[in-house]
Formats: sequence, structure tokens, C-alpha cells
Amino acid sequence: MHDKDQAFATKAVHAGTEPEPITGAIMTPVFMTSTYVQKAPAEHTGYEYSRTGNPTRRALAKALAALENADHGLCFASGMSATDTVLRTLKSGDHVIAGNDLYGGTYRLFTKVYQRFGLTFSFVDCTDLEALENAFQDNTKLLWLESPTNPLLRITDIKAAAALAKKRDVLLAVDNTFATPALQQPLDLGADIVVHSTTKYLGGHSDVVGGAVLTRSQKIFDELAYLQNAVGAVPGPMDCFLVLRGLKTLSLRMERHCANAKRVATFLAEHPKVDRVYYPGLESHPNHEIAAKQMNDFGGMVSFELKGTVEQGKVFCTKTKLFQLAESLGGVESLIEHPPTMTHGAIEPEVRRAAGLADGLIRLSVGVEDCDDLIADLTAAFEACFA
Ligand code: P1T
Repeated sequence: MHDKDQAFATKAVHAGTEPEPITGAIMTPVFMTSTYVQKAPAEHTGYEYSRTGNPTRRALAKALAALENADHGLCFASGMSATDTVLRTLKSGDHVIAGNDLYGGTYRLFTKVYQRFGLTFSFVDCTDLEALENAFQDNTKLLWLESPTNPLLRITDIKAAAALAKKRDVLLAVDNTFATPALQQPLDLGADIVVHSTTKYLGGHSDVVGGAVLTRSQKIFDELAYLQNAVGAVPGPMDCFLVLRGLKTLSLRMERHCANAKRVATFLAEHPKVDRVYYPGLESHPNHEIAAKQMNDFGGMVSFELKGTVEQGKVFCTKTKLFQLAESLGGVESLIEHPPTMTHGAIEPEVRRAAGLADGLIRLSVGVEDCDDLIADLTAAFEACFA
């Protein structure tokens, strides 16, 4: 059976990994080496120095490429360094269109770092295709999307966005961290580049920081591989091993994340103390239809606003016990956080509010625990917060 014909769950277990040829070890070895012995100058096995290449990293890149239906993959030291390397393909004077609801660190990289080097950015609500179309300029080179977005869980019609970009020879990069390839494969929808923070669902156990870029284009891959080697933000082999191990259960974990999140979102939507719930799996979500069309399921992230004050929202975040108060997402354990003061604190309050990110927003990363326990935890927090 050709690998490409295998179902996702099978690929998640097997892609990129072969039994180790000397011992038959079923798990990819952690190649803890910085360099490789050469037979004669420049006569080597394909590996010469571990910034340039490492077999454990290579196995992870191959696995991720298979899962995203890509031909090429590169792994990075973090999601931010993956994003950074894509941005380094641009030059001063180029224009980027980016979604107006993005991870705060991505917004910070774009506005506080790359703007200084002469790139310009337009932040647009990409769920509004007319607004997106109007944002293109003669010097636009890249369209950068998250879908679902962090933290408002908005869904962009990736196929339609890709068509708009293609018409103008603009590259489309999709940060697929929230969906994972288990739920959505942006390259199949017309994207040129997929970016991941492997720190999240792909690693899945909150024990590693990493990133990846996947593409079908040899030209894009060559350019990114050149930049990766020239700049150097590579992950260590142990980190790659951990993500590779996480991938094996990605399919299983995502099923539970999605089922739990759907129940939590429904519980919140019916709760008298909740003002708004953001979850693309709810029929009331404005982008529910496109989410149902382009995703296999709706993901494990849920955001909501309380009917109380912003202060009550912050207190609520301290009252849950299973949902632990922390940044990040996508691990097996449930997390709760307050985006305006935590993950999205780098965005100026007026910019944040204009994009619809309210001061009282609370974000949940719904884990794989028993969902009755999660609902009981939230119920107890409501009682403690509104006593
Ligand atoms: O943390 P790092 O691995 O560098 O990845 C950055 C990143 C990129 N893209 C998205 C969509 C992200 O959510 C993140 C990181 N986000 C969090 C830490 C968070 O809690 O939202």
C-alpha cells in the first residue's frame, strides 16, 4: 500500500519512521550528535553538521510532511522560529496581509520586529473575503492566516482565500496549529505553506517547544532550508523525538479533544452566567458552515465571555482545579487562561478590542480527561466566582 493511500490514523503512527537498520529498534533513535565523521573532505553520508541536518529531526520532518500531504518539511526550535523563517524570505518594501486575530507572539513578531526592517502589514478580518480582497496591494507578497484563529476561533474559507492570493501571485501561509492535520489540511485547500507550533497538539504532552513548516514547493523548501541553516533556529534531537512520539497518538487525542470541547462549549452556551461562547462546532458560530466544510471536526479550543465583570473573569480563571491556569494549549491536560493579560498581552489594548477580543475573554484548552469531571470543575468555578 502506498503511504499516500493510507488513512490519517495509520500515517500518524507510521509516517517518517522506519526500523533502525542496525538493531531493528522500532523507535527512531535520538541522534545526540553535533557532527558526523566524513570519509574524505566533503565525502559524507548526507549528514555533515547537526544545524544543517540530523536524522531524528529528518524523521520528524518526513512524518509531518506526510500528515499535511506535503512533499517537504522543516522542523524548528519553536513555532515562532518557524514563522520567523517564513518571514525572512521577504525583503524590505514587501507587504504582508495577516489575519486580525492571531497568536499575540505572531502579531508582536510582525509589528515589533519585522516592521523595523521595512516590511508593512495589513491586519484584516479574513473571514470577510471582500475585506481581504480589498487589502491586496501591488507589493503584497504573503497572506498569513490562522484558522481557527487564536483566541476567537474564527474560520476563514481557506480555498477562497487561496484563490484570491493565487490570482495575484501572493503566497498563502496557514498556521494550522489549532486544527492540526488531523482536522484540516490547508495544502489540499490551496495554501502554499503550512506552519505549526509543534509545542501544542502535535507534541501533545506539554513537554516540548517546537515548530515546523511544510510545503509542496521545492523552491520554497530550498529557500527555507537555506535560511534555516544560515540562521540556525533548529530543534534538538530529543525534542524531535518527543514530537515524533506525540504524533503517534494525535488522531486518538484529537477525537477526545473535539468531543470534550463540543460538550464544554454546549455547557457554556447554556449557562446563565455566560454571555458569549466562541466555538466553531456550535451552529450559532458565524463561520460554522465553512468550518463543517473544510474541517473534519471543530477542535479542542473554546473561548467565552462571562456576564460578570472583567475582574470576575480573572477570578474565574483561578477557581478551576482541573483546568490549570497557564499559557499554551493542546496538551492532554486542560488549561484555562486570560488572553488579554497573558497570550495576547503584546497586542495594544485598542488594537485587540477593535479586532473583537474583549477584555473579559477566557480561553480553554480542553484536554482529554473525563468530560463529566471537566464540567464539574467548571460548575464549581461558576459557584465560587458568583457566590
Ligand atoms: O510557542 P511557540 O512554539 O513558539 O509557537 C508560537 C505559536 C504560533 N502559532 C500559534 C497559533 C500559537 O498559538 C503559538 C503559541 N501560542 C501559545 C503559546 C498560546 O498559548 O496561545
